Amino acid sequence: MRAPRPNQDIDETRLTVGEPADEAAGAKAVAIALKHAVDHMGTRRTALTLPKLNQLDGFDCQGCAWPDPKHRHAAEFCENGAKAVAEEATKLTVGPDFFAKHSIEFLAGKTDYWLGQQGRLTAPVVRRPGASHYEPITWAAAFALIAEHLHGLASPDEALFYTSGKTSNEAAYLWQLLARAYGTNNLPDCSNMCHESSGSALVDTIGIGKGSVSLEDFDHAELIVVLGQNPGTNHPRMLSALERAKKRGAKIIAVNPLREAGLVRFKNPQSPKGVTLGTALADLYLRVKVNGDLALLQALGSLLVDDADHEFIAQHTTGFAGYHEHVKAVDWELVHEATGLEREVIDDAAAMLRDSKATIFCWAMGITQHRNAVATIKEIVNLALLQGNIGKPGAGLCPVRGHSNVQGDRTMGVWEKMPDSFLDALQQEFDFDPPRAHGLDTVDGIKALRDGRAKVFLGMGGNFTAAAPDTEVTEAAMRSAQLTAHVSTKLNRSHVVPGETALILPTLGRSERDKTGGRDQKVTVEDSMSAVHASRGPLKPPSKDLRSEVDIVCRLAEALFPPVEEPRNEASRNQIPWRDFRTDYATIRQSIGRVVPGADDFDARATSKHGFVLPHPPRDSRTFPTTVGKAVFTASPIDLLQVPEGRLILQTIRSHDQFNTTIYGLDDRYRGIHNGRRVVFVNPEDIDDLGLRDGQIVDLVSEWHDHDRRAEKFRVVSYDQPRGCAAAYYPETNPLVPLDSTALESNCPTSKSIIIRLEA
Ligand SMILES: Nc1nc2c(c(=O)[nH]1)N[C@H]1C(S)=C(S)[C@@H](COP(=O)(O)OP(=O)(O)OC[C@H]3O[C@@H](n4cnc5c(=O)[nH]c(N)nc54)[C@H](O)[C@@H]3O)O[C@H]1N2
Ligand SMILES: Nc1nc2c(c(=O)[nH]1)N[C@H]1C(S)=C(S)[C@@H](COP(=O)(O)OP(=O)(O)OC[C@H]3O[C@@H](n4cnc5c(=O)[nH]c(N)nc54)[C@H](O)[C@@H]3O)O[C@H]1N2
Ligand SMILES: [Mo]
Repeated sequence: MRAPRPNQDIDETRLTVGEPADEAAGAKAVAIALKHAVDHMGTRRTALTLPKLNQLDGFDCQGCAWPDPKHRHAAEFCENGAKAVAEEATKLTVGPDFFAKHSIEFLAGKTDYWLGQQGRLTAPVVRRPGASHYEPITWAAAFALIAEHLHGLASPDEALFYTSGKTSNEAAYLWQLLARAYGTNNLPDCSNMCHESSGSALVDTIGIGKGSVSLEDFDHAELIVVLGQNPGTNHPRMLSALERAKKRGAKIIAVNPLREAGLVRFKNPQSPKGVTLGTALADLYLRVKVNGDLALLQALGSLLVDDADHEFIAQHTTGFAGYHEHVKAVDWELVHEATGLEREVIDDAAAMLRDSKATIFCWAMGITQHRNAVATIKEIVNLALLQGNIGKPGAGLCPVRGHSNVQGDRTMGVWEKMPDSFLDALQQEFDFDPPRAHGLDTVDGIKALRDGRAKVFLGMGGNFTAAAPDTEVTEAAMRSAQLTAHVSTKLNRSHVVPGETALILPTLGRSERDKTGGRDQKVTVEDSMSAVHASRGPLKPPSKDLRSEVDIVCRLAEALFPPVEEPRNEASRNQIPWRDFRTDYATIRQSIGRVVPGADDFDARATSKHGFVLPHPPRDSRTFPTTVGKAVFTASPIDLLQVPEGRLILQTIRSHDQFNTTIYGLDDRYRGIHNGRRVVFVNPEDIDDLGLRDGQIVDLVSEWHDHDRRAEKFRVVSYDQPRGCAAAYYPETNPLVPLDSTALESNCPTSKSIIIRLEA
């Protein structure tokens, strides 16, 4: 019934390359989803989980942050959501015997695919200084060990508290509280590598770092622009929204260097008709060069600026005159050089924008992970403001988030730069002085570890070591830590690159029943469109020795700040009611309601049948809480990425069979890749010009001013895309991303624009 424990790692010689697909989903997706689920979970667990996925009485999908419709379908999940559930709910387990058998050195030689496929972690383990293996440890000893290390630091700022975006609101709220009560704002998170650029750009221009649309807006939009996003793989349920919009007569523009199947045509696996017909999606597909979006958007602005919505602009915005002057002077030769697009198709796109009275702009990592990402997103905002496409039905800005609760984690205070108003509220609620100096983000956190300024790394979920840029630097930084401790569901690369002392703390997954404190607990999450709702898993956990994330944070806090007897002790942080929090999660939500802006009465509203939507002033009332009280037009120079002769711009992407560093399988079927991952997609003419041939094995060498970085043995795959561009999968390509190569303002690694050469 179930998949055998894979003892074979990836054998790249078995890789095959076929034709890319020209449509996504369809009946095949359902078959694959079910096969994958049954292989990993068995029929009983499949029947217990999939029908509960994204349902009102069920649990939130661990996959992406795409919202749930009000009227849910009986099968409200996609192929990749089913894979995410199966990955977590597998019946295979990794216990102390596994760690006794396999040395850390042996495990470090395995890929993240192999590590993840071994099964669920079942008991806490420790690696003592100098030891070759992890060995069992009790929870109490593990918490005491972390507390001992934290107490021993010269300053709380020598510790890092990382968060990945699967963490529930409750756990995230307590995690940031723990870090701040301990005395640091060092709260790096996966957002720092993801939508940080969106947050930076949106806060500056519209006053709030979140998207302004709701799912219903897709039923009213006349035009939907999808930039730098591959929804067929990464947000498959978005295709249903696009399909509905198309059937209503809306138009779609896709902006992407690759012709992604999911943007071309969709066969809805949930509709019997869709099985045979399918719906064409993009009406216009702009095959922009990697990093060309800023120039493209300015060119569009210059074509639309004379037909602007002057009433909206006068009433709600500032900076229009400067923007007008700037885009009028756009250099069309530079636009052509940056985008690779002919003037004609840009005119077509402008005409579609001009004709639309309600446009939604969606974007993801193809936009956020560049040096000029913040400027590019501000340019998207300019276009939206120009036509008054914000704060009205069917229109707005839609940064499509990645992890299922990454937006909620930020709302809960997981950010190294939370504003003073939030810290004031924390102070008021808990009667201690939260630190005010900004903390370290992901990239700066790695530098601090590297330079010995940080010594303890605590990870609430995620796979920091594999997800972060500059693998060699990051791994050395992690190994130099005094202590690394990861709260995880499954084994990953971060565990096998340990600090001097290292802990793996196994936790419950979202698909599992949480009986912490002897009662049925639930948690809450926020989707990409600010809707908050509850989640409760149906499955029995894989081991009795697992603790919930909430429980782990509280018990660590209790070890760190021993409770004091007499009230009003000067160390008031010792009076935070951690014990109440872990006994009844409702008490956490009540506290959230008092501290988080817009979350009043959080417990009742978040756990109500349909949940609630957090306030968003631009969306709700066309008010813009920026420093000037209006939405802000900006003018940014087009900074052309300089690519020396014979070099390519590499973007690093996800295959169809992975969730970030979790590799579900070895196929990327929409792009025609099977049984392997080490491929580099290159335009056939570039292959010729570089004197290479399709199928050849090459090293990817990234050129950066300090030194070259190398990732070995990738197979060249001839693939339709603009000249000068290349693509390969992440995390295998993370050794190529220089730590210092980050987006201006947001400090997000430039994972989508790495200058490389190919060496035979
Ligand atoms: N199944 C699955 N779902 C996921 C994830 C997963 O790994 N697997 N990851 C989750 C997370 S954390 C995130 S952040 C999202 C990521 O969702 P996406 O952003 O869709 O993920 P990527 O694979 O990075 O795809 C980037 C897309 O941008 C395009 N692109 C690259 N460079 C440029 C450029 O310069 N300009 C333009 N216009 N396009 C460009 C690429 O061709 C590709 O289509 O998905 C989330 N959902
Ligand atoms: N080159 C390159 N690098 C990138 C990107 C890119 O496009 N290109 N994308 C970036 C982006 S967008 C992101 S979001 C980051 C992702 O960075 P992370 O969020 O750190 O990485 P993930 O791979 O999602 O983390 C997977 C691990 O999370 C743990 N886990 C899973 N579920 C749970 C749970 O419920 N609780 C707990 N505690 N742990 C759990 C499992 O142990 C699993 O191994 O990577 C970034 N890195
Ligand atoms: Mo992400």
